[in-house]
Amino acid sequence: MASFMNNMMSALHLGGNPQEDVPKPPSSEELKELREKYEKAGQGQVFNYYDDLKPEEKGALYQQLLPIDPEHINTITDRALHPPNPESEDQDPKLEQLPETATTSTIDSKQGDLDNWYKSGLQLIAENQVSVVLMAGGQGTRLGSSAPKGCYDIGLPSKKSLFQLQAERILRLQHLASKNHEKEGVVVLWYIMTSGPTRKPTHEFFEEHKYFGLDRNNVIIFEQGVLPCISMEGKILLETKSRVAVAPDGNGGLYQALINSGVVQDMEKRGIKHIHMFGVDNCLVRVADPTFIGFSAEKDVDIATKVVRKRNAKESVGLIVQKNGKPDVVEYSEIDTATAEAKDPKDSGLLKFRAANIVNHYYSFRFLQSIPEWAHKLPHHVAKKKIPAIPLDSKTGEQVKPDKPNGIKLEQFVFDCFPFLSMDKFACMEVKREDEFSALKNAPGTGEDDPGTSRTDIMQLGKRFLEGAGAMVVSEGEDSGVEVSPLISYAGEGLEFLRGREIKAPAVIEKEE
Ligand code: UD2
Repeated sequence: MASFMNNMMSALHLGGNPQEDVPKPPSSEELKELREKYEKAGQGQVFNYYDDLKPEEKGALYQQLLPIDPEHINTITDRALHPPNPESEDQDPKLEQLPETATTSTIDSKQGDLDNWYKSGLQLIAENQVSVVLMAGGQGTRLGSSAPKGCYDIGLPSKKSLFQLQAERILRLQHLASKNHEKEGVVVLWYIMTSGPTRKPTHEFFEEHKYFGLDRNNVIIFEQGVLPCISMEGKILLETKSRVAVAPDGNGGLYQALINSGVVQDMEKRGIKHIHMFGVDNCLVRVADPTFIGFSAEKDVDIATKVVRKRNAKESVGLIVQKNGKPDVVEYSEIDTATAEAKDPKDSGLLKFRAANIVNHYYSFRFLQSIPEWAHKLPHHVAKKKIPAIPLDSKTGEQVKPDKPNGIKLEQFVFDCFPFLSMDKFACMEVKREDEFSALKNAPGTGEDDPGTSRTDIMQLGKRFLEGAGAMVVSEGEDSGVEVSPLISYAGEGLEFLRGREIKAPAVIEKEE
């Protein structure tokens, strides 16, 4: 794995590395050819300041422009700005709830089913058939932190970051699988997708924390792609005279990145059959959850997704629906009010569409192998943003930091491949929000989906674990929670040693004593 890691890291020095040799300017032939390609696509403005540049700046701009296909950018921009008119395709695409056959709920499943799924999932882990893919390319803009979200300290007594909590859940699972199946050397490979802005700080954070006790050869950091930022008129924007403004291509960029970075190839080499993919900003995430893996493997689906009950019509979550007979997700940024507020015909107290997406998906390996067949069909979504750039009509070539959206970022959504599946290859598992989902989205003090709610949700979960093990938690004041280290309990198991004990909250339980 080390060599794979080194190849990967060297292959992934896309962000420009100071010790890399300085890019040489192109020959006049090379420049002429590239310029013609961009001018033919109506994107010649990217060369507006070329003649002012120093040789190494010419080289840098040439290296950045070479892999971009301006015609392709025009196509995806046009499709994103003018999506096919639903009338031309079909009248109001029929949105329905998922059929009963495609869903299960851990809330009302029989305990026997849950236990069987857990056992078979743990068996698959013990056989080294399971790996996890973490999406960690998002930038914590709403959170107000410039560091990658996984580094964030939500204020737990232990001061553990999100990355550390996730790493320790993997360590605990490897231990449980080894113990239950008397097998040494169980490994759950951890592939971490980063983006340009998060790759280096993420890699440094793991190095600094010695991979939180994981074998560094089993933690593979790879990078998603970028796309140019586009003006409202569809022109590629320059961030400076010698650099195109770019942004990560959205969490849907995961698929192309899994192929381009060699991750799918590596999974095949290692015999991986089941993949758990999750978002970084859910502090309660059950990494490689055996119950979810066992359920998905038993149903032999290509994709399964965990959902929680939507809090209210306005919650910023995607909704898992059936659209024209296929599984699909309606993102919160694109849903109309009527659909968001529609009531369940069978129970007007419930929202009709309440299966909230929590960026927590299972994939069969065979589905990831099929990425090259459909990745090009993944749509792009438009996000209107304030993009520091040189205005297209600029006389000076100076960058302007706009105070209102001046352009668009194109991004792909990870769940946009769901409609490529027939319903029998898709499944949905409802889980308890209080046990498995607490999003870290907003700045401290917001009161919802912020570091404080994350901390409280983890401490309350730990308190329930202890009470489930027969301990008594007495709280001093309002802080009534207990932090239980993932190293001694993954989901509340292994705490028998606390039976009959009285624990004063707030407390941290990190050793069996
Ligand atoms: C996401 C979901 C939304 C709901 C919500 C719950 C998508 C497209 N939307 O919305 O349906 O489930 O979360 O919290 O998934 N990421 C990358 N690269 C990128 C952009 C994002 O890796 O270019 C990762 C990011 O690090 C995080 C996840 O994707 O792990 C979701 O990121 P987000 O904050 O962009 O998603 P959000 O809250 O808009």
